[in-house]
Amino acid sequence: MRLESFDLYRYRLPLTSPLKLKGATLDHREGLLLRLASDDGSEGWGETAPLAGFSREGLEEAATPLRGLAGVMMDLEATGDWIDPEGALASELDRLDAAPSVRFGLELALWNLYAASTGTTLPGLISYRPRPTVPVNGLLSGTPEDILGESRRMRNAGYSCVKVKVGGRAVAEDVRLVRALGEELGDAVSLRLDANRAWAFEEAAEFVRAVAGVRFEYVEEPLADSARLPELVERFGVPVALDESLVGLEPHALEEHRYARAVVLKPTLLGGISLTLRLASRALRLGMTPVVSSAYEGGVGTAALVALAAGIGARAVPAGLDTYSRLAADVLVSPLGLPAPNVRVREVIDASREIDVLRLEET
Ligand code: OSB
Ligand code: MG
Repeated sequence: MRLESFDLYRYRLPLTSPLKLKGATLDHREGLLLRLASDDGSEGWGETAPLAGFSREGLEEAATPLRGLAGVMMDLEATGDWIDPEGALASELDRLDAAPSVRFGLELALWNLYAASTGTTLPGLISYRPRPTVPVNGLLSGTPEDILGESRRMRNAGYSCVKVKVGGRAVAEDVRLVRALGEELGDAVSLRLDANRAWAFEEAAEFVRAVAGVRFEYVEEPLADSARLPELVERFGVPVALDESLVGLEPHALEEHRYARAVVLKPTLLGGISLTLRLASRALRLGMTPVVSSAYEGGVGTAALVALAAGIGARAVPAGLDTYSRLAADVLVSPLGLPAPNVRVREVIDASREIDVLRLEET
């Protein structure tokens, strides 16, 4: 199989409600879709959707290198190297230092094309035995009352895990909320917290002391000064997860973060499939839990995250896929089956292959 042509499209999808992010409020989600086609009639789609406040690259800055990289790959013969996380193509992409969302879009299109052409699917390329379903962590948002109501609905709907943002309220209010959530959720639903680096050391310490006895899986990025994370863990025994700290981190450098219980892996923000797989295997070797997570991608990108979550590690870990629920429309003919406490991998992958090109704009 030989790479024969590519098309680059742009999408703009409405959100269910305005999305407040660090330094930006979005009312639409925009991104790029790359379609690669080969001489055997196969195609593979990839998605590049930098996220304001989290990605350094903007959409326009992403389009140029994505087109350039797709262009230089034309006429190349497909080899297993395309889908080798430690292979020559991965090393070349490391060397070129492409923006994370660009690398994700390009790799995803290549992996999807390779899968189509060899008669397999993305989960099958990631693992010999991908799990058939993936549990999802439900995202709680809104006022404390909204959050408690939503947590009850999610528990009743069968979610095994929910996640809530902390650090945006006074510490005492976060403490009250997290205590109430602990009561509401009981033992059946695990709780993840995410502070997005909001706290000074003393605030984090105050929070951790005050929620003693409440069971939570971890708190993501509690500190504005991430260099003090080891000290926070050592002094209070609080389980922490890394998220922002992973951007730009070489997989081998995870060794220096053994204090972390889990790593939140967002391929759009980290830089693609091969890097995510390398970080995941390193994390597993160090005894950390890899948690595949989304960043408001559309159906093409989100399906890839489902494939990664289905294939990484020996046990199912709830994946952070609920951002998809914030999209009021998708680029797919049939949207993915989300929100849901569990997604069926086969259905998601099948749905992600049928793109409605009429909803896209050629770019
Ligand atoms: O901080 O975890 C974050 C999405 C986009 C940007 C940053 C974050 C997120 C999420 C993903 O919260 C969803 C999840 O982790 O469940
Ligand atoms: Mg986070």
